[in-house]
Amino acid sequence: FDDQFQWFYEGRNGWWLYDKRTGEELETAFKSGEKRCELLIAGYVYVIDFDAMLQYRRNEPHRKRRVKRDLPDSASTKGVAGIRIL
Ligand code: V3L
Repeated sequence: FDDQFQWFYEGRNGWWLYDKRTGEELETAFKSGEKRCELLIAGYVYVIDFDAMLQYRRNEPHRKRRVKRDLPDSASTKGVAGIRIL
């Protein structure tokens, strides 16, 4: 049962959870077998490449971040979409 998986993007020394809506959209696109999807995140269109498991702004494709689909892991999770958890 796949609802246990969450989507993360890389930060310094850890991973950020995507916000709930974006994480759900990523999961839907991933499960549908798409190779990539484009989502509006904080006012920018980002490409999430499921083959490379990278994300980048569509208009700044050289600035890439790793992404992962993984089980919840509080030890390496910094927070949600830039909001820190303690
Ligand atoms: N969701 C929310 N904000 C994002 C996302 C996303 N999926 N992707 C990028 N940004 P870039 P530390 C991150 C933000 O890759 O200290 C974190 O959320 C990104 O925010 O060049 O390094 C933190 O807020 C960055 O501010 O397109 O772990 C912040 O970095 C900006 O978009 C610092 O995190 C440009 O990212």
